[in-house]
Amino acid sequence: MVTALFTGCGSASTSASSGGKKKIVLGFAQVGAESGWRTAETNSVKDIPKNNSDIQLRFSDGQQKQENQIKAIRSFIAQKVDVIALDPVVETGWDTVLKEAQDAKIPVIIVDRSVNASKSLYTAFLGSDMEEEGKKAAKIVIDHFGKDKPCNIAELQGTVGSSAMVGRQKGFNETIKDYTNIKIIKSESGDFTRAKGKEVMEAFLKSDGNKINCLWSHNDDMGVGAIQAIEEYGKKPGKDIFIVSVDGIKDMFQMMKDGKTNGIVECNPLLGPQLAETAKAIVNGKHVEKFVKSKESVYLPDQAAKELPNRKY
Ligand code: GZL
Repeated sequence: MVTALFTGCGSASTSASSGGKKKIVLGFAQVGAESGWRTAETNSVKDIPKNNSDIQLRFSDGQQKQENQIKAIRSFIAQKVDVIALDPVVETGWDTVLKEAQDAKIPVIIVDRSVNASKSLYTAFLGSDMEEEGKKAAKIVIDHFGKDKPCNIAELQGTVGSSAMVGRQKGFNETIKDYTNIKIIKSESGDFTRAKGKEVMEAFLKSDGNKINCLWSHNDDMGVGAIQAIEEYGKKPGKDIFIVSVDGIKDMFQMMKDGKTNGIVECNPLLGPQLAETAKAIVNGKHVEKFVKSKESVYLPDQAAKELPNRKY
């Protein structure tokens, strides 16, 4: 677990004050650094003190381990921070530590991924509707294959037990259930990383390369890794194998511009500004919505060239 102090004014101060006014001390327990999306989210959060002189950030990288995130939250409680933000690596196992924060009268904001815990244990959730993202991805596949064309899908799942993986898989599977021509024939976790996505896709191709004609990847990083595997296997990604993924990172827009993928469902990582506003509202006793949903789009090949220069991550 790596914890750092970000004040934005370059001074590592323990007493959080500037110009006499007490700063809001925000502790952020991050999942890890597994993907381009995650890096973009981390950068957006670390920019908070630069754009909000009244906030001091304490940031912890959980290295994709729940026990590290729980330790970070307990450390934030011991430091008596004003607000705790958690991006939970998995959905379950948070009740005890969230109760400890509540007993310490420290409000908690859940960011990006969601938790399976009583809603009374956190003040707000800022993030995406992962099921909706899965439905959007399935619609791209259905629009291409219709009700008749055989579609044999290889699915690269995200981190097992994460709300991103659970929600996207649920939304996708519910949407394709009435299409008898559309089947998931291989499904395994690539843990949201490029390297693992490539490795799992290589195994899929080895066993069923002659059958797979569609790849559904729960995030772009695994999809980029899979595209490399498909090319090394001797097939044309985006043509021999129809591809759809979630996030909207720059590298995947480049792939789409090059004709190597067929659909990107955006998942917004730039949550820093919303998190700062929500933390300030809570500390100042203002009402905040329980679920602040991120704004997200879907991109198809004819939009890639125009959208690529706009991508910030
Ligand atoms: C989704 C986020 C996921 C991204 C992945 O909101 O939690 O985790 O889709 C990231 O790229 O690793």
